[in-house]
Amino acid sequence: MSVMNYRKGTGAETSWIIEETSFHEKYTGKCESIFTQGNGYLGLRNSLEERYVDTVRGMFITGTFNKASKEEATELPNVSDIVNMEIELNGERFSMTEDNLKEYSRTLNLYTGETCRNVLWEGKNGNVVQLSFHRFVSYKNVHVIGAYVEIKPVNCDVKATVVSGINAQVTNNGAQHLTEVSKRAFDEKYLQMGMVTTESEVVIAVSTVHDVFLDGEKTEETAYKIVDDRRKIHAKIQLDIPKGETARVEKISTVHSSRDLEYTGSGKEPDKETVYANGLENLKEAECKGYRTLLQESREVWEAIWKKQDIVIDSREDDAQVAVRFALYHLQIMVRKEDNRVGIGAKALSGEGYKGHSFWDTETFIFPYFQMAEPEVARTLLEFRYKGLYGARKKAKENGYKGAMYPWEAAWISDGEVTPYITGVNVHTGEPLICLTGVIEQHITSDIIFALWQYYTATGDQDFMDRYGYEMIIETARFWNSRLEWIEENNRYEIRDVIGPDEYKEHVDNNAYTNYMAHENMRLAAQVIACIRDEKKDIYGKMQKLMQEEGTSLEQLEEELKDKMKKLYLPQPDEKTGIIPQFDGYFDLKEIDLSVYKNASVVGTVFHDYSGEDVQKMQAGKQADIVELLYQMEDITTPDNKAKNYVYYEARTLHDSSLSKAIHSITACDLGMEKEAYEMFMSAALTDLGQEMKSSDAGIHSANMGGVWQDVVMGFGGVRIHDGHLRIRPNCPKQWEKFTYPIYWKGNKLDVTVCKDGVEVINEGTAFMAEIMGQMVTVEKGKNEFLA
Ligand code: IFM
Repeated sequence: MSVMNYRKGTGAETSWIIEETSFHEKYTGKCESIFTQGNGYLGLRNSLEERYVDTVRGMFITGTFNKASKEEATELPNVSDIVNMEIELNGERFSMTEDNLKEYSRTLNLYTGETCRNVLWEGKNGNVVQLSFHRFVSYKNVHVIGAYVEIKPVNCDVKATVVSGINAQVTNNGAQHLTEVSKRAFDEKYLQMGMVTTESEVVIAVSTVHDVFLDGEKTEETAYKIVDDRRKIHAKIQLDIPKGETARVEKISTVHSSRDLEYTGSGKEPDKETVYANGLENLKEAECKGYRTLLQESREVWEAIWKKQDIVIDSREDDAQVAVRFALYHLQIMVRKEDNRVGIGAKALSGEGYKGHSFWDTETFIFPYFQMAEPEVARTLLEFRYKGLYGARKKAKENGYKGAMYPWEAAWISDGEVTPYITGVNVHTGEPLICLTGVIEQHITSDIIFALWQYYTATGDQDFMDRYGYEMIIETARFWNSRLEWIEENNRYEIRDVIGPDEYKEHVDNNAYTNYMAHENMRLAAQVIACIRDEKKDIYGKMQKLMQEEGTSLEQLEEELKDKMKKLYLPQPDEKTGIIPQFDGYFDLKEIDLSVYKNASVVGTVFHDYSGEDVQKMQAGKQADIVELLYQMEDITTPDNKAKNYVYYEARTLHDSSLSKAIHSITACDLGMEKEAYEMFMSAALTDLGQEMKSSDAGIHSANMGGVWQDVVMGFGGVRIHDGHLRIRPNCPKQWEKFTYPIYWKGNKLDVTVCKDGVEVINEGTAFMAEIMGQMVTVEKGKNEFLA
């Protein structure tokens, strides 16, 4: 059954509109997630105004983490339901069923960020009514949400009741994070709930106001009553709407918190009265402007974003264009661009999944987009990790290591590790279900440093390095320096007992990805210590002081790093096959035919037939692991071996994580496996957007949004940072005539167009050297053409 339509837009709207074409109550979660609106500060799931059984209404403010109880992990609270509107039409509750809808269409306009639902509804009493719902979250004033419903009776007069307001009875899967502190109706129309998170004491103010318009004219004549309940405040609006006329209820809301960026200047969090007052003041100003003006203001910001960020694909036969814009849309609403106290959640701000925590998803999958397309945002993301050094040092200490060991899951900057250790219970045995990733999935520390170095290479941002970068590299290398184990019988250092990217394998020794990335982290540290000793004496002094406080010195660290790097075991390709073992003993694991699980439409089907322990003993991987390594560090083996490893591991990868297919597709591009690369790309691009109606309920897959961008730019676009320079080796898919993507290289804005017979680079900056299609060339200011 096809429910999602990507071709609704025509003319200027072509490839900008995503449509849900029919309503099915059991699929409400899909569009709630994928039509999420926001601006990086605020994320609002696109729940329908009237309630349905499976709805998970959610609104999240970045950085407002809280623990519902001592035993639970910190998570991003679901702030309240602001989209609710219960409507009664001539005494009958408006609710859609598959039978009472004569027309249905729900759209997200990626260009403007507005959603729209148009419904022609026939009640049990034969009344036919047209309803049109619109909503946006402002990108201009990030606290503002605008919404309206228009009600137009078609074959009768209608007495309508609209009950709408703020409902703070929402929870995170039952966990209540907010205490109701105040509830007010000001001037009999401005409604406000003041709340505070139970443990972190973040103050939150949610405010809303309704205005009514009859046939376009604002009216104050409407019967209007305020109704309040526990954790709830609503307006009940009664309307008499003659047949053929239109009544419109406009709902403008604002959301504020004491952790808002605006308050950071004063150095302390504001008191609750200030937050409430600002929420109300902002609301009144927004109400004066009204929906249309507010939308226009927000739209102008979106227009500027698209002008800079759009990737234009000239594609003959498929929906690649809209899918790529969908990824860009979500990339744009997942991060508060100016706030270095907040990261990006694995579900961004689109759902409760993964509790709003940041994983390696940020640096390895999402970061490359910002680094190339909006470098200043990439810097903010790295500063977030710099601020996270406090928690990373805490984690290292707690685990008996030195330096900084980044948390597998991060939340508020000072928290350190927040991965829940117990994730549930085996209801049959009563045994707790343990999650080990927070303890032994350790590669994130070097993933962050890998991203940092790529950023430095691509931007040359020396100020970042001086303030933050050198310290991060040295502190993380100190962690690895203390983490390596000397194994006497093997006469080498090893990294034992880890989880690599492939999370189906726990407690493995010498996961190749982990070892190579740790080695790179240490290599960079040795390099930068030498560099700052010679060129940055003040930074050297600062770091030296830090080392001395811990009873060591930079000289000693440098010596140890050099020695340990030489002796760290880096798994090598098997002499006969060229395959690098994913970890010790990988080749001894059982091989089974995975095709049935690989082709299943939902993930995790291997567990229908095998237990976790069985899978641990099989050559069956959850996601890209060696393939991820060879994408990031292609020089560790020959191109021939890279191809062999890709084929070998692709056959053994289930792609049960959304972090997998885009990376395989990029590697397939590199290897000239056009068909496979493209199929894998489309499959990744449709992870959330596609016709699979249940896989996005808990939120969108934010890493995959970055993966899709990487697939276009790094895969088909052939972009890499290699040996300190920009490389472009394009692979235009046969389905596309040409495509254009914007990137930055060392401050130069480039527009790269790839077509069948070459590449055009428009350089808005100054001339620089790059490797394009195998040749070192000068990319001059202006237009450059390179023919294949
Ligand atoms: O970080 C990922 C991990 O690689 C696979 N499981 C889900 C995590 C969050 O997306």
